[in-house]
Amino acid sequence: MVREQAVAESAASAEAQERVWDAFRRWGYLQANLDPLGDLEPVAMPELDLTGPEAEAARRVYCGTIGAEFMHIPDRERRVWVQERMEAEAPEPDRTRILDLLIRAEIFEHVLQTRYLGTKRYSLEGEAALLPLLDSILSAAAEHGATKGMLAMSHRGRLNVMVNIVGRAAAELFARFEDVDPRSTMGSGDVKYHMGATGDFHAANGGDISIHLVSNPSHLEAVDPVLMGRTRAKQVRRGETGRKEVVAIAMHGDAAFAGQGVCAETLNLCDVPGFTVGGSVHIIVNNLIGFTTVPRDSVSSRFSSDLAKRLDAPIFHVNAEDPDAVVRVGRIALDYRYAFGAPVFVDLIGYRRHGHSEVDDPTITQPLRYRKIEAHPQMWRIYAEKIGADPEPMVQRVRDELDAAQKEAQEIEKRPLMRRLPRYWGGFIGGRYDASYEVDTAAPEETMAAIGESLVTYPEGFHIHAKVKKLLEQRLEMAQGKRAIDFGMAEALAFGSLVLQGVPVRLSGQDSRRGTFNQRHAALIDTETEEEFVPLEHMAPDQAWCEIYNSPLSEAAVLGYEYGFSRDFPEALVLWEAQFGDFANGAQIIIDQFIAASEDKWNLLTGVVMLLPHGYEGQGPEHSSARIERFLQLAARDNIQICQPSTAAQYFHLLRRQAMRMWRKPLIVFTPKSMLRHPAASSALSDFTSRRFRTVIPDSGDGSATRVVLCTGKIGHELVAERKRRQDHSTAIVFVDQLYPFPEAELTEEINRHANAREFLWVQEEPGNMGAREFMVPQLERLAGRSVLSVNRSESASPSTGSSKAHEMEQKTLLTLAFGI
Ligand SMILES: Cc1ncc(C[n+]2csc(CCOP(=O)(O)OP(=O)(O)O)c2C)c(N)n1
Repeated sequence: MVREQAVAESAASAEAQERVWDAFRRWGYLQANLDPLGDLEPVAMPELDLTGPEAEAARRVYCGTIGAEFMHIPDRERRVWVQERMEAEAPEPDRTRILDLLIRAEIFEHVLQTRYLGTKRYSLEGEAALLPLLDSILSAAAEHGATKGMLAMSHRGRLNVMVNIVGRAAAELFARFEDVDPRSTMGSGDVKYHMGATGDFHAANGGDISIHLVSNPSHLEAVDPVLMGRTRAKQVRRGETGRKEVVAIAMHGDAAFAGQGVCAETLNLCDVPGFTVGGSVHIIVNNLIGFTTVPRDSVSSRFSSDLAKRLDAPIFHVNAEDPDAVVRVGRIALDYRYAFGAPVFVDLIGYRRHGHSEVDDPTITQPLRYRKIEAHPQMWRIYAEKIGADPEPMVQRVRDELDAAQKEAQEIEKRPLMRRLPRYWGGFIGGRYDASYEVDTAAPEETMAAIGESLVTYPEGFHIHAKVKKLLEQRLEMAQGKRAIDFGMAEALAFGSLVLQGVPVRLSGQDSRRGTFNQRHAALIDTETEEEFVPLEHMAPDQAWCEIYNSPLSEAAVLGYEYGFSRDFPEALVLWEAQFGDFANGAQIIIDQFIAASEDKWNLLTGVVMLLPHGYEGQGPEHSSARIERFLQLAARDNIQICQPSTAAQYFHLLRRQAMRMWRKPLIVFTPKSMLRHPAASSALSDFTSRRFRTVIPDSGDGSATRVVLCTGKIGHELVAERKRRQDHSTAIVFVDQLYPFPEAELTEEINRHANAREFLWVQEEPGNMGAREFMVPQLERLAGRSVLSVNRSESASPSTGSSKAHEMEQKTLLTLAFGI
């Protein structure tokens, strides 16, 4: 009886203890000591008003300088994992190494400050613990077998990280401050705190990890998806061990992480099959300020990291002024990444010693906080005192090293800094276009027939949807030359022929596997089991891989990701497809800051392809225009290619040309919607087995036309039909399938062929302030040596009318005007 009672009592007390621990595991982070300046006050939590030794023990673990947020994770195994690590004895850190890094972080900033007074460097002071944190993470990664760390970060502390973690020579950086060699090949077109950097990190266990810090624009957080795409590409290169070997580490500002939507879009990619990188490590370098804005005005919740709670990921808040705790958290974070192949977050809470940049006075907007900061000792001084070390010899050594680096910087122009591009970029070039880059893109008839056969072949017993079966039968006939080939088949033939040639293909976009317009059917779906079969993956045993993914409903992150992937897989054809071209403006930052400008700014190439459905079909303001005008405005010095293939065969050759040439340039393709299956835009098999991509499709007449209409895309086919209806024999219709680089020679030839014409016209469906008009007309006038009229919709604020009747009337008017009424 007594024994039973004792057992019951002890069970009850174990349960009570567990409840105490549970309360702290759940809520302890809200009362943790996280802010070195004490401005982040503990939250009153009645659940934690507990006393007794058990409560004290739990409080020590969960309300110290680490606040672990993990009880929102549904997976019990992950929760228990974090709990065990938190409740275990903290391992002894290498305090000398930590002190050395803290000193390096701050002295580096001091030297820049005194030497280059008045220049922006975005100091890391107040968050110096970022260096020991990265050191801990990368050292742990090395132990787990990582050989490559992919890092992304914005301005704050970037120069510091470049030198002290990435391992770039300080002299190199000083040279940029001194502007010793303005033509330095580090990339001549950007400010120094946006430059990428490659180097080697020396891990605590003696191993080396090669590090790449991704080049990024000022647009905060836009680099996040690029980092993930690049990481994935490097992982795919390494095959099965890729996820172990390559680890992504993204650093974020607290204001930016909370505010920029691309963060949410990027996090949402983390566990999606076509996009996962096996867990990324995220660090919020949280100085509790964004420029002049305090957290109250920039975050709707207590922590800027709250966005991360949407994932099954732990968030470790840590007080930056307890470097031992910071280092411990780094280790736990990395171990978690490797244990679960899942993302993990560290919220490093410190402060910002100076203004937003060093030329900005923060006492105007935060006088009280900055009075505190001014009186607050540097992190290395606090740490040295805490561990009883004399920091002076280390400080002197670091100063001496930096002094020597400054001297060396003066010499640097004599040995130019070469950017180390990975070997796989060896066969590709950028720069200006040259006709000698063109290659033969035709495929022999037998190959086409064989590809066609594989495309319509699926396993025995596979239950195929009746509509898809019909489509496959038609495709077989197309490949056999019995039926004109439409755009969907042309694309499949391009992909199929490329993978057979050893060129991998990766395409992603919303609903891209089936195709928004039911045109692709890359994956066949068993009607009984929903099992999927992708014929393009089963072409031949030695083929290259072909991956076609439905992406999350995002533009910015997914396009950024594919741009990133293309950066590290130049030999693959990498494509992103917008659901409708209109939606690509959701990714405008990626287009402007990366795709159009990365060669100019950073000397970094990409062959990424954007497929943008475009065309006026009465579907309203948001399903008509991929904004041709915007891409044309971005075009300069052959930085991008802008094409609108008017036939299926043109599309086939365009895609193959993009993959097969050594010239690596982004390709913007305006793809059809209603023209996808239109007989006028379909092509004969012979157009695939001969010919190349033609930038201009000349009129089929003999040059005697009196009116020459130049156009691009769908309207051209409508003009041809209208000409036929009118039995008009005096109008030539010329398709411009490549708008940029401007096909000067081809257009000159066609214009000269019609030297006797009375009139030259540019005709487009888009309103006058949109489309290619403003780009084309002046150039055509230059070539024709006379004025060129244009026919277009009236100028308009929105791309198109919402009324399909109005659309039809407008379209009719365009055709009427094009034929001179
Ligand atoms: C998309 C975007 N909007 C605005 C800016 C201008 N800007 C540069 S830094 C900054 C503050 C960033 O604060 P935070 O993310 O907390 O990083 P911190 O500078 O404090 O390290 C702002 C608003 C920018 N660079 N990018």
